[in-house]
Amino acid sequence: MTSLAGLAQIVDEAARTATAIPQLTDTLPTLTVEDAYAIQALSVARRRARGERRAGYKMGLTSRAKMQQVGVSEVVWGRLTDAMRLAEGGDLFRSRYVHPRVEPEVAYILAKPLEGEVSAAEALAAVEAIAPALEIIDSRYQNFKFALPDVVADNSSSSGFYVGSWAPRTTDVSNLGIVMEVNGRPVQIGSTAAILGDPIRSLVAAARLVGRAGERLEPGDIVLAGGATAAHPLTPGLHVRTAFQGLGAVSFHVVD
Ligand code: 0L1
Ligand code: MG
Repeated sequence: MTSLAGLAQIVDEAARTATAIPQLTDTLPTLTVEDAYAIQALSVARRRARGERRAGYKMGLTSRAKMQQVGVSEVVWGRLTDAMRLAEGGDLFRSRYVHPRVEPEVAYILAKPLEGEVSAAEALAAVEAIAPALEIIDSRYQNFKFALPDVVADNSSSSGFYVGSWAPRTTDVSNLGIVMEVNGRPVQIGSTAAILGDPIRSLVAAARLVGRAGERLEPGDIVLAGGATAAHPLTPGLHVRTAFQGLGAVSFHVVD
């Protein structure tokens, strides 16, 4: 059987070269979710070896809309690096991705470490600030189709993120209206409440799940709480602007 390091190389190279690959589980149907998180860690270690720096974590599949869109019904997580952070209001180069999609999220930045089983109040006490965010997801698998171990190994489709203006951690983001517009036309309408009922629950889950992997959320880490709506496919020529009620807007252009 191909080693976990060999599989990490496959998913990392697919992301680096924007090349679609078959699902790992096509040839390895017994691959476990535990194996998949080990592959993810090894593939992100390859990025770090190329000079990328830790930026935090992303939570994925934290809303019903997202679970239904991809046919997987478990919360997943992935690792963020500084190279994934994109300049708000700038260009997204379509050619750097296999089949990118965008989804509205809430971002937390931490002032204190957070690990293991924590309450929502303890999680919020560790937060420095909260911001509207957009995540660019890009499954490296052909046709954006995968089973749970595939998507976890592929760093839970992490590929980019935009963060808007930071607001105080006391800002109530439990139920904010969201409108995602593409070229001025609304394509997704939702609420931050779709993220596990309240995005802070996603931060609680991040502390627990990341802790299980022997890591902890560190001061300065950004945590993306997960998509509040289904994700929208991106093609050159699109201008995406997403407004978060009372929290501001985040936008970017898609170019070749
Ligand atoms: O951020 C997400 O919710 C994505 C998790 C992986 C599934 C997908 O690529 O849509
Ligand atoms: Mg997401």
